[in-house]
Amino acid sequence: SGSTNILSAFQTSAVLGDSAREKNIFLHGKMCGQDAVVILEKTPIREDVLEELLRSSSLTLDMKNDIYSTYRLQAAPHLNEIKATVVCPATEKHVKKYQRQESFLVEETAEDYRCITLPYIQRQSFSLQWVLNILEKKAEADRIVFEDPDPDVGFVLLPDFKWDQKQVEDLYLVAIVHPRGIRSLRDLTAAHLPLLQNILQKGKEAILRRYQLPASKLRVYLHYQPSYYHLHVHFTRLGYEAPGCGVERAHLLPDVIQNLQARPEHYQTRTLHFPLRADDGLLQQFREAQRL
Ligand code: M7G
Repeated sequence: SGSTNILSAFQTSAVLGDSAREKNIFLHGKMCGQDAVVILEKTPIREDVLEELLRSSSLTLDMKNDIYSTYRLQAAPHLNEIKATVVCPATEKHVKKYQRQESFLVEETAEDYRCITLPYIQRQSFSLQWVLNILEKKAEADRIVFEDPDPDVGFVLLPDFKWDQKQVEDLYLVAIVHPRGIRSLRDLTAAHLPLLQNILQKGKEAILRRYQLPASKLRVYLHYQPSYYHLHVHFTRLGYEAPGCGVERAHLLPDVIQNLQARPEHYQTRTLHFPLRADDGLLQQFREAQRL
C-alpha cells in the first residue's frame, strides 16, 4: 500500500490484448531492464459514490439531437481510478498467458495425464512462490478474509488479485489449501473430501459474514488446467463474467465433491476436456503425441 510511480519506468514494447467492452489493456514491456507485463483496467462505477459523481463532476456536451444528448463527464480523480496489475520480472509464459490467442479443446485421458501432462507440468509451470508467501504470511497477510490453519483440511481465503474489493458486484476470492503437493483436480481422491467440504462450508460462511453475499449468489469452482499447480478454489459472484472463467475450465466444487463421493478414483480415471491456447507448450506436447 502507499503511493508509488513505478509505472513511469515502464517502456511498452507490445500490446498483448485489449478489450473496449472490458475496458482493459494488456501490455508487454521493460521495467528497470526487466521484462514486465502491465494490465490496466477501468474499475466498475460504484453505487456508493454515485451521488458524489453526479454532483461534483463537470460536464461537456458532445452532441444533442431531439431527446438524445451525450456528454463527457470529468470525474474527480478519486472517482475515476484505473487498476494496474504489474508482473515483474515476467517470464515468457506470463507474456503468453496474457496474449490474445486462439484456443483448442484437448481431450485428456488418464493415460494422457500420466504420459503427457504430468511430465510437462513438472518440467515447467509458474512459480508457486506467491502461494507459499500467502500460506506463510509473508505477503497479503492483511488481506486474509478467513483462515482455517489445520494442516490437513485448512485453507486461506483472500481476495483474488483481480478484485479491487471496492464493490461486491465483481466479488472474486480464492481459497488456497494448506496441505502441500495437491497439484490439481487430477490429484484429488476421496481422501480429500474433508478438505473440499471444509472449504465449501467455511468459505461460504466467511463470505456471508464479511460481504453479506449468500451461497445462492456464489459460483465456487476449480480450474482444470489451472495456471498454478497448488490446489485452490475460486469464489466469484454469480452473474459476474470473470475474465478467463470459460465454462470449459471450470469444475463446480459441489460437483467435484459428489463425483468423489460416488467414485473415489473419479479424477484419476476420467477423461477431462479443457482448452489450451495455440502457443501453450502443453498443446505442442499433445500434438507431438498425436493426441490432437
Ligand atoms: P488459476 O486457475 O490457477 O489460473 O487461478 P488463472 O489465473 O489462469 O485463472 C489462479 C488465481 O489466482 C487467479 O484467479 C489469479 O487472478 C489469482 N492470483 C494470481 N496471482 C499471482 C495472485 C497473487 O499474487 N495474489 C492473489 N491474491 N491472487 C493471485
